[in-house]
Amino acid sequence: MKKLQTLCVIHKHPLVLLGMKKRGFGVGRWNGFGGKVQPGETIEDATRREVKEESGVDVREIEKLGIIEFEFKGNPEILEVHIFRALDFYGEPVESEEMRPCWFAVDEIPFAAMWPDDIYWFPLFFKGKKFRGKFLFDDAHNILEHTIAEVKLL
Ligand code: 6U4
Repeated sequence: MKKLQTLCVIHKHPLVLLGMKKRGFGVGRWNGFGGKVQPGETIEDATRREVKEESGVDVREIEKLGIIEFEFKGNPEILEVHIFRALDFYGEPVESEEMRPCWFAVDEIPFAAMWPDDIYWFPLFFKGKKFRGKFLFDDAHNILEHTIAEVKLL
């Protein structure tokens, strides 16, 4: 079974906006903003909605740069995460119940406090390259297997 999720990183070079996840899946980690796609919603609409809910800002133009499938050993559910870049936004980032937003320089990304896959695809993301990948995690969120590759089309 596949579960669709969105993830949006606001990239205003040389800074990126990340959020500290305060609850739920990925709690305690810095991440982009995103979540589940609701029934009847496009992936792009879900992306904009989640960014607004979690960071307080509006993003209009978003570009899909990646699709990654995440699997946890022993769990049949596959998370299919669609990863977007927003180069601009409107409004001011504000802390929500779910996320505490903070700006980071692109060369000071806190990978040690992020999902362990992020260090594999953020370099492609920063170059504006499109990519696809798969990661298999164990219960402690260690990477057991992975593939990541640049693609021409998503
Ligand atoms: P709700 O709906 O609030 O109960 P919650 O448990 O907070 O859900 P969810 O499912 O809304 O989380 O969103 C999870 C977010 O984490 C999505 O934006 C996708 C992202 N994500 C999931 N696995 C990831 C991974 N391995 N690496 C990464 N982001 C990941 O960088």
